[in-house]
Amino acid sequence: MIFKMTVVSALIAVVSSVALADLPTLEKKDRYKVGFAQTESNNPWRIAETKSFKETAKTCNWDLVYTDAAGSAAKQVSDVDSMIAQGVDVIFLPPREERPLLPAVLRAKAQGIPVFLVDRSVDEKVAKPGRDYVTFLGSNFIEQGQIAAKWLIEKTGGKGMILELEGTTGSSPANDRRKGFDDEIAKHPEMKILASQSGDFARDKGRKVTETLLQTYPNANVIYAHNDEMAIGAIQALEAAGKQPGKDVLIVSVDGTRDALQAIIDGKMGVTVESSPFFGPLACSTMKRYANGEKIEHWVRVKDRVFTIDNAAKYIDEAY
Ligand code: GZL
Repeated sequence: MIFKMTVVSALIAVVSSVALADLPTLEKKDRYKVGFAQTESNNPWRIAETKSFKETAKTCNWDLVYTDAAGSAAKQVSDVDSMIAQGVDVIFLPPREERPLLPAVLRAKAQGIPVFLVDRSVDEKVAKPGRDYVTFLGSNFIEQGQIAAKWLIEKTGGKGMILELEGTTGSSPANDRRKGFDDEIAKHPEMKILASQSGDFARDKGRKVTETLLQTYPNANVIYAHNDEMAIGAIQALEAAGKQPGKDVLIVSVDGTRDALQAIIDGKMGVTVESSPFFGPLACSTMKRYANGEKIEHWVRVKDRVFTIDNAAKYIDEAY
């Protein structure tokens, strides 16, 4: 605990030395050199987000500087530092985890480069929107967890033995999807979260974690996955164990990928709460507003739909 406080107090010290400076502005011009520091490309969601940014670069007059941190927060930090050194006009950043990227965000600010956080945020106890970065463009992850829980409560009448597959440890979607879901479940005494373990938002890790947890908790009859990739992995593990997903074990998830909508149509998944990856156009419009001198709200919120057996077939053709 002492180490953790030391790290936080060191970060706060860095922040306070930078916090006094104003947020960098963005001059109006025809073309911009834009940095997009992707976390990894290990799942359809990430690939769809990157495609959205690369397509938007053509229509928004960006010279895009794209990097892929291959799942390493340390590499993402060095990717951001390299963008700063290249003198980009603006950086769009999905911080892989809430804390490791904080110093890089502050270094960009100190070099006069505005940062827009996209799809994940940083620890707002340390760095603030409107002071250290322009804004956070993204979904309400707590609400996504709440919606998943409420669907489950309605479906089961408030009963369930739950295994939870968490996203990347330390990432804002994992932290908040857990908080939103767990706080809702806690209101129902006949619902219990038997175990909660990270599958790192990855399909194969989700499968392996589920295999292990099923051996310890054979009575589990619900799996809540923080993203569809882990949910699909869990479905594979259930079927390998001779269980019928959607019948023996209910699956609730988040994202809205094509494979998830197909699993819903096939009766293997109950619900997936959308978490749209298509940030390119919103990034373009928000950046233009900022360059025009508009004051940007601290959270540019993305509205998400909910996919169930009632609408999955209607939306699967547009899914990624
Ligand atoms: C959510 C995003 C998450 C997705 C996962 O905004 O950060 O990361 O839900 C992805 O699929 O890996």
